[in-house]
Order: sequence, then C-alpha cells, then structure tokens
Amino acid sequence: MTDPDTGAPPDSKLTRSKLRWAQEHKFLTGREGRPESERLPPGQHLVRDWPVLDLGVQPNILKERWTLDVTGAVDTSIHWDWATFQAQPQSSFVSDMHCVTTWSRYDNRWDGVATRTLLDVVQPRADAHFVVLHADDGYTTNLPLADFAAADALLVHGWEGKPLTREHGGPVRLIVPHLYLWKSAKWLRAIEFKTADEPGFWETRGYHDRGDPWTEQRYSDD
Ligand SMILES: Nc1nc2c(c(=O)[nH]1)N[C@H]1C(S)=C(S)[C@@H](COP(=O)(O)O)O[C@H]1N2
Ligand SMILES: [Mo]
Repeated sequence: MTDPDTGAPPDSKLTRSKLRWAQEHKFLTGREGRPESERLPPGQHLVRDWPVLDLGVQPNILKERWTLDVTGAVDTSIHWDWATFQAQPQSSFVSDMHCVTTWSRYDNRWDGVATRTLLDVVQPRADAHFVVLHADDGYTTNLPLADFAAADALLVHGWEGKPLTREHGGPVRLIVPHLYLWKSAKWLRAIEFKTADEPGFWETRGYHDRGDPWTEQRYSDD
C-alpha cells in the first residue's frame, strides 16, 4: 500500500508528518467564513472613481415618465409611477460593489426601496424562484429570488445623497451588493417573477448564471 498523494509507503517520514499535521489541524486558518481582512474579493482591485459600463446607450428617462411594472408569479402585479415609488417605505445602505471586469468600489451609500419592501407588496407565489430584470435599454439579467431578496438589495434612486445620475442608471436601478454588478440592472423598468430560470443578456453570452464574487463566478463553465 502506498500513499495516494505521494506514492510513498504508508509509514514513510512524510506520511507520518502528514498524519501528525492532520491531527494538529496544521495549515488551517480556523477562520469561519470570510475574514474581515479579505474585504476585496479574489482577483479584484480597488478604484476610487465609479466607472460607467453599459451597452453604449444611456436612456434619458424623465422621472415624470418613469414607471415600474412587476408581473409574473406574484399575487399582486403592480404598475408604479414615480410618486407611488417614492411613497413606499425608504431604506438606505452602505455597501461595496464588485464588477466582473475586476474593479471594486467600497462604501457606496444607496437610497431607495428595499427589494423586501417590494416583495411585501407583490407577494411572490410559492412557485416563484427567479426574477428577470428588464431595463429601458433592452438589457435583461436574471437572479434567483433568494438573491434578489437579500436584506441589503435595493431599488436605488439615490447615491451619496444625490439623485442617481443618468449614466449610472437613473432614475432607478437595482443594487444587489453581494453579486457582480452586471446583476444590478440600470434604468430598471420591469421585474418579472418566474418559476424557471431564464438567463439574461450577459448570462447568454458566457457570464455565470449567478455571479458570486467571493467564489469568482465570472464565466459559465461551457
Ligand atoms: N440596463 C443596463 N444595466 C446594466 C448594464 C447595461 O448594459 N444596461 N450593464 C451592467 C454591467 S455589465 C455593469 S458592470 C454595471 C455597471 O454599472 P455602472 O455603469 O453604474 O458602473 O451595470 C450593469 N447594469
Ligand atoms: Mo460589467
């Protein structure tokens, strides 16, 4: 019998060392989950400015003309105008953002309506497991309902105390801080609740279906 890793006999010096290391839990950091010192996900670098990325069209949507439709596998479909959106309970969060093109930006202050507030209103059906976001420029992206429903996910209309600018998706975009930024649709116009997953613009062009920065879910495997 030989050691499956090294080919060494089972009572070699190396094997004995490995057995001892296993007993001592050597090399394990003992950290539970993500340590504070690793705020930056793997393969990312920090930026101070906020880059603009989109398909090259930046729709000019007047607040007075903006509407949000929420449809599909929900008990109550909604069609909100700007005033109705502003009349919902408001939330603010500070979070980091991570773009798959490797930049990350810390401590962004967002104002908006929490996705959980929206979920209270529309009441997703028991068989709703995914959402598809539809944007004014034709962009779409898909999310598991569980990710959309994250405690700090927001329908954002304000950044750093000012209205969200057109280039960054104003008047309203989604922000889901725990996923790569391509999941956070700018110029949000409709949210569709689905029973089955339906990949969006980048997800049908080689990006990962979920997009977790901490496990580098950048691209799909196939
Ligand atoms: N409507 C729309 N939303 C979008 C995109 C887009 O092209 N259209 N691009 C996504 C991508 S790939 C990124 S990295 C972020 C960029 O957001 P920012 O320009 O505010 O940094 O928006 C995401 N949301
Ligand atoms: Mo992106």
